[in-house]
Amino acid sequence: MNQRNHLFFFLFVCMTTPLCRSAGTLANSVLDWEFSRMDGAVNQGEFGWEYGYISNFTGNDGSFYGWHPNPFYWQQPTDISIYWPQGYTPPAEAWGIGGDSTGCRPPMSWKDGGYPWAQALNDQWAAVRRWQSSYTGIIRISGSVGRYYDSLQGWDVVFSVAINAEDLTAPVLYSIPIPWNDYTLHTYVLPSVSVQQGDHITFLINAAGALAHNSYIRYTATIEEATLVRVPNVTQQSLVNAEKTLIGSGLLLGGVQYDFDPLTPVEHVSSQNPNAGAQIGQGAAVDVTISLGSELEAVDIDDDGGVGLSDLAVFSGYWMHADCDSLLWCAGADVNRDGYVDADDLLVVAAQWVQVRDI
Ligand SMILES: [Ca+2]
Ligand SMILES: [Ca+2]
Ligand SMILES: [Ca+2]
Repeated sequence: MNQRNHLFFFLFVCMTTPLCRSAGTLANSVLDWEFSRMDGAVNQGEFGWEYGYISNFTGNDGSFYGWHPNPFYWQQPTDISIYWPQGYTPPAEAWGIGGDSTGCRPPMSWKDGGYPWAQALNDQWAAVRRWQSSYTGIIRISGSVGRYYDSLQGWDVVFSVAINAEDLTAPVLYSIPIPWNDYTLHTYVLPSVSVQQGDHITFLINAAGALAHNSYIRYTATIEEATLVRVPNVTQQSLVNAEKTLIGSGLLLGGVQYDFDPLTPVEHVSSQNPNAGAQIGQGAAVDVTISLGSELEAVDIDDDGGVGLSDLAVFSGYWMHADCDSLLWCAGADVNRDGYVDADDLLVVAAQWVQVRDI
């Protein structure tokens, strides 16, 4: 075998065994790009990846609106220019909207990055790459995202991950704003995403506002089969124990809400989402609802068994407080535990007050 054949043989082995990919890896935005270019060009659709844009521009009869693959592929060495800052070496290849003599322009994608375009809030062009899933099940998506250059001043952008997004109003699974002066390389993890074969996992870099000049963004994406974990039952547990149980199972405590529930002891979990027994990806979060007990228990701030003037004194002392922390809840005056002492709490207090006076 000559050297070139050796290379192809190595790549073949690499791509078909866990030599280069860990078991369960479905896609890797950077490696897949490198594999794609081995035959001389990165084509649309290779390894399931497409490179393009999603625009909200409705001019020109809406012909640019929504998802479009980028029409132009630029590759070194040519004399065609690429839209790249002076003094910096452009990537070897990129997909963009330019063409022929005009060069490769944003919105662009290249091996490890993307560059959106915007001229107004209703004229945004997110740089998009998307991977069509060959897999049905629960996947883990992870990677890093940040500015490509640590000194070039761009604009506020947003990186997001979505499934089957066709326009910029589509719901996203994850997003992180990258302000113009943020030069950190952020890591991101979506530990548990349910997909069907044929779904598109869409990665978008979009302007956060009306402009996006110089917003060159570096990002990577690895898509793997998730390691599945069976959700334990944490209902009737205290919040502290519920969190311990979840962490012990390889999961995290997610959002915490509060609700009146006379059937569950105060400060214990009354319900959870997902429910016990569900299979989710390791590292995913389980949301819980914590019982406040009955309304009477919640309003009895001083725990003397009834609702009276002493409770009302505490309550009025915190009236209209807006920063009740999650440990003390404004000494209990934040009856429904939403951070505020306001009319919602007063309604509960008033209802219990009347009941007590009726006794
Ligand atoms: Ca190729
Ligand atoms: Ca009381
Ligand atoms: Ca409240």
